[in-house]
Amino acid sequence: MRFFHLSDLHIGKQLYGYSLLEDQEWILEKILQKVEERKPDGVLLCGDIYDKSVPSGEAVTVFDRFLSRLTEIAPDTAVMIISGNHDSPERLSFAGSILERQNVFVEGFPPVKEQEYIKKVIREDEWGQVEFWLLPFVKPGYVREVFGGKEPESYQEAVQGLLEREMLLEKPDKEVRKVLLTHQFFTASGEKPKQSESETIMVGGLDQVDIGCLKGFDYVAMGHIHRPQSMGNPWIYYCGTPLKYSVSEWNQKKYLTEIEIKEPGSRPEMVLHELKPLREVRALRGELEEILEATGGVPSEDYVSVSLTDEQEPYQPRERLESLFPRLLEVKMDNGRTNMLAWEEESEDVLIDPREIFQRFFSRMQGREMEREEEEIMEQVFQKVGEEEI
Ligand SMILES: [Mn+2]
Repeated sequence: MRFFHLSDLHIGKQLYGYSLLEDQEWILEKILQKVEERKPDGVLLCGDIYDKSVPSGEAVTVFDRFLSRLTEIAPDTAVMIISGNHDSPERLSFAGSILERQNVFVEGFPPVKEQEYIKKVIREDEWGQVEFWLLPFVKPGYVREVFGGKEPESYQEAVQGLLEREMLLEKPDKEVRKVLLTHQFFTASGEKPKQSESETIMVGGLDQVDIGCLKGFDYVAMGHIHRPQSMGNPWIYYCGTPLKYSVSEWNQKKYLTEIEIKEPGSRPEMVLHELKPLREVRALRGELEEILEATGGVPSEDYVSVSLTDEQEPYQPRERLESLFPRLLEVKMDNGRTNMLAWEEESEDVLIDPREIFQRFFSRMQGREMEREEEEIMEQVFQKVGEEEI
């Protein structure tokens, strides 16, 4: 059984106000080419298909075209899709039962009622059955009714509860191989995954789920974290985004992950196909003249973040840089004197802890530091907001 593992497409995402749709179409085209070449048995999309729960018309068109082409190129390939925290479960599930006839399986919701179970797609090969478990993003509040009206106290309890409920039901059959599709913030005995600046951070770590509950799976295909990495075991894996979605990812490589599972009990094999973007995300650092000269006067289409080290602040650096870098993301001054952000375009990325930003705002407005009680109120608000947004 061979399949592609993808997640966090974030179709419709903008980078510092620049639309990435062209870049996303390009990378999806590269993925389609690989599908054509490798003819996998499955393509797994592990959440955050779109960047927003109400995606733009253009974003929907891009994904629609991708799916249509995919089913044309590889009609026998099972396409499996779960929703992530950025997706709207209802919208993503639209026409789901019709899509199943085309071998496209979409699951927007985890089980929400007592008699509901995790959706499974079963495929066979020479070694028998492989079960793919489709578990979309779970919040404790979603699954209250599954546990008799009692809301699980944590993400950990919710995810573990859902999995255990079914693992216990089944007769453990070592011959049936199992793959889980999931979109959560997993930790491995307290160790957190390495994040980038493009994930929405949840304050307080309430969303953490330990990988201990993932026993019994031959491979866990995870979405949510944007840097490719395994958690605890090589077969518990975040494949990462297909594109760089923040400047902090400038030196990462992005991959299309191909997994092969052979006979029951064997280790899955992984092949990484590097994904080359239409335009790179780059971080440049140096003096203005140096940076301009290095281009040789040839404009670059890349997305560029520039840190200027000139001790004397140069005249109109943004204008001069923009003539060679039309997709300039930001210009920062980083010299001995300032050592702080000088110019910056509106950024969606969280550079410092949002609590810290609010505390600064508070003390500027009130002329004093926050008191303990006020900090607690702020913390409660951030946790509430974090739950809604992540
Ligand atoms: Mn994501």
